[in-house]
Amino acid sequence: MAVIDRINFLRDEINKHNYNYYVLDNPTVSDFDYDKMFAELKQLEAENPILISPDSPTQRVGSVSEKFFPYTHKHRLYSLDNTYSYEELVKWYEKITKEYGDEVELVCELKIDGLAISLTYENGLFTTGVTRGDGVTGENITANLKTIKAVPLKLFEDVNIEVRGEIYMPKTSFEKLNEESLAKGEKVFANPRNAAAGSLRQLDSSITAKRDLSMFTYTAIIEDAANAPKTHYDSIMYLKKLGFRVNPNIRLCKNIQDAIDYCKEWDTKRFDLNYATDGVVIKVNSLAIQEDLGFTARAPKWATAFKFPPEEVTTKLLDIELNVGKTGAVTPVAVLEPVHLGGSIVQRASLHNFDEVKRLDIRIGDTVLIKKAAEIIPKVIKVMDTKEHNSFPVVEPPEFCPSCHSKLMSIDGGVSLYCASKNCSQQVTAKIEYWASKEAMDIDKVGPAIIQQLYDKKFISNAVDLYRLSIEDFMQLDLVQEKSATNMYNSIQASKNRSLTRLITALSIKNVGKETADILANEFKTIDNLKNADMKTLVALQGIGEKMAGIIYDFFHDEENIKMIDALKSLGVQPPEVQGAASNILGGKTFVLTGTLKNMTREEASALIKKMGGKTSSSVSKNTSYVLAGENAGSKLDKAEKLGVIILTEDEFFDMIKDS
Ligand code: 0OX
Repeated sequence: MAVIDRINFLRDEINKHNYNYYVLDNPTVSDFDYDKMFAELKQLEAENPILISPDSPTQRVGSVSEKFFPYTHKHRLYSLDNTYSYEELVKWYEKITKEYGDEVELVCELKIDGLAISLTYENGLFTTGVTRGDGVTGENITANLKTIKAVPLKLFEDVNIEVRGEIYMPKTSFEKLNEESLAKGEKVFANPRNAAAGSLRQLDSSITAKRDLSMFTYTAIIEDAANAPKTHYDSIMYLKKLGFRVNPNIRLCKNIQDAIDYCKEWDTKRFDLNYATDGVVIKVNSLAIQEDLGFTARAPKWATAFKFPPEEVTTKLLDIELNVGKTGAVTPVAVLEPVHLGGSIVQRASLHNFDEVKRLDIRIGDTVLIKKAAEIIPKVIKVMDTKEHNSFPVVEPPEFCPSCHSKLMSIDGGVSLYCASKNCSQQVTAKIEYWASKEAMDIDKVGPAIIQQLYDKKFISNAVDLYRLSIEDFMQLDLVQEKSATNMYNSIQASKNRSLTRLITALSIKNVGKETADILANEFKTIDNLKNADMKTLVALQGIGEKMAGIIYDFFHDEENIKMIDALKSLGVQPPEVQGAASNILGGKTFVLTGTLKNMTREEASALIKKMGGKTSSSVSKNTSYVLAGENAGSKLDKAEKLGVIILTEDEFFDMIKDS
């Protein structure tokens, strides 16, 4: 047998076994035999490099790239409208049946909680794989996608096709990966989706290759219209025929009631699956009706998602830990017996303050109901009625700081407890952590664990000290080599010229978040002007009440704070002076930004609005002039619609300011 024939035979065999294992979930060969064939193929290709072809199963191994390149999608990837209510589903369906007859066939698919990608095949060969990005432009991650065995390198037919699907990590693989990371002292992923995202975003695709990722496909864009399927269901069957993995639980429904039954069925059955689903996608089956219905600015009118209600579980309260925050606020945190909730393992839940502890009458040993809704940190909803409850001691608010043991103060009408000590170590490290955080000075290479070490080893006792550190200092930390020490040092140096808004935010002045910092930065332009501001000027600022003005004034008249600001300046922490508004075209207008913008980040949009004399706010109210909505805009958009606030697309916004 000629070498080429043997190579082709081995490729076909390996491809067949890969397909059976990774697409059909039905292994047809022992690991030993598979490995033997793979090794032989690799050897033959190494001896005859001219015979290597890009669709060979050996070509799934890694390569290293410098960065991911942007890729403009040939066809936009739209978002999906979604709802938690069956009533809304019926309304959506009725709008369609009004136009297309009493019963319009639907297809129900589980909504896989992974990462949307687009794959292009030319003459049946995989050429390009791209992330969703903002739907218009994504990143070319072909090399990483090639390592995923459920992504076919060669289809069963030589077609030109674009396919969309979802990359995910099976739940069991996610747990295994986290166990291994934990054992190595590395960071763990919060849920399978993050693990899949982290694995796909590797510049070294040999790392992606080691992660167990899979894919379900759900959209086919076929160039050759003559042979194209006429329904969505048939296009899924066609994808299957081409060799793609499609979800086996897809169902053709004759009307919305069938679809609702499907949603109800899977609301409980989903927990038996080895992949995370967060809802059901319901699509009109007829592709002709789909085309006729078309799209809104962000989503198809022919599809909608029913989101499963947030999960609730019960677990045991093991302890109540006290957390000292950056402003000295002492908050209770529930330490729980670990439970699975919403795709991740939960061990902690927020209890907000001691009023909440009293309201819930939560006691150590209690069985509690916890819920994960929109927020990432789960909440304790209630204490379950158990006969043991009364035998557990009532939890009293602490009198002393758990970190420095100084007497706690009760302010804000007694709801919050504060540690007033300036030397409280938990408070100081929380302040430094916040200083370095993404929200403030964005020192991305110096995270909480490094800060704790620097503090424990007495290299730093406040945020200013970060700017006094040398590369050698970092090298004295556990497991820190020269390269990462240099990165840490450089990331601190790079923070010296962050914006004045960031610097004011980083100071952790009580109640002064990013929005207030922004008002102050735009008004005073430099930290010195702010430092010298009198009460009258502060109170006169829109958005800053008397109480807040007092807090700001006191902060900048505290001797230690003055010293700190001077020290920062002498160490080179110097934000560029804020420029005045270039035009006042948006004077008196308040904008709320939501969703992902195409042409700029939200921060850039915010800066632009301010430059034009406008203001930004984080929440929609009747005082909002406009909501600037990008892709995947969520609840803010709904609220704006309810309040009748004008919603602008990015293009409309640019039109509005183009003359200035
Ligand atoms: C999923 C999923 C996502 C078609 C038009 C907008 C969304 N996560 O499982 N998206 C879609 O469909 C597109 N289907 C799915 N099954």
